[in-house]
Amino acid sequence: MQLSRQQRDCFETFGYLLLPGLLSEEIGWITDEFEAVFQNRGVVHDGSKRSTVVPFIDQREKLCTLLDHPKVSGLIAGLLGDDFNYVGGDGNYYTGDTAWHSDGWHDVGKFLKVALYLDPVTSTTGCLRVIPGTHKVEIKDWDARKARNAEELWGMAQNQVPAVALESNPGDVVAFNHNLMHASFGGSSRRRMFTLNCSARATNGAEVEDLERYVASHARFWLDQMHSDVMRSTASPQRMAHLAQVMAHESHLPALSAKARAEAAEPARG
Ligand SMILES: O=C(O)CCC(=O)C(=O)O
Repeated sequence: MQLSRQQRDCFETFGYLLLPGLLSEEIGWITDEFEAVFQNRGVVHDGSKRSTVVPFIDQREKLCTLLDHPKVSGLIAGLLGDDFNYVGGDGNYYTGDTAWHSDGWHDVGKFLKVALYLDPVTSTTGCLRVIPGTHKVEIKDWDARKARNAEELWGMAQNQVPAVALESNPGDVVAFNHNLMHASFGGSSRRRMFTLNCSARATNGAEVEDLERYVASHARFWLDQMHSDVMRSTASPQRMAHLAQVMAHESHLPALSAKARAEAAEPARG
């Protein structure tokens, strides 16, 4: 797939894109594979808290092929360039609300999340809500980025903050800039969703440092490498082009993860 110039401009301006039905033909096997990951790992989701697997598509050879899929790689390449990096992602059974946040902050570098919700979700049943424009480095100090403190700042509940609700059905795909403020409200205790995280290829020292910081943040998941062995051993040269720069900049991760293992009772859930 190829994004239009308007879609790319829309992403740059507002920080997100919703692609209805992009993977509706594939959603059957994708959902079966999603369930298989949790089953194989013996995860029993009791609904009391979020269950997470990181990295996610890496757990199954077939799910890894999503990275090779022309619709997925075309979407990502359209937003980040053909030489984008794949930097992991999570698979989740969510429970309840997700408060306003962004997925870190990048003054340099460009990070993208591609998300698939595997159940129909609406504004009041756990779809992603976003505050358009909050990804922009030029307006980093805009108070909208403090939406988590909505009650104190504006006397409103977090779910009343002005935002766009990206209602979706299985097969729809949501893509957003990691800097973008996002949240979800009213979801069930078994809301299924998984993501692929990608970044634009780092082309200078500051961007490489940013990539290495992002890699380091994965110590909280107790990872020694960013991709699974399956992801790497089954990679075609085309896929490998999306893994190589990350592989060259992850040597600091094992020591950080060893420290995290010594300090925390379990890996982070998000
Ligand atoms: O669906 C949700 O609850 C929020 C998703 C989210 O915050 C994320 O993927 O970063």
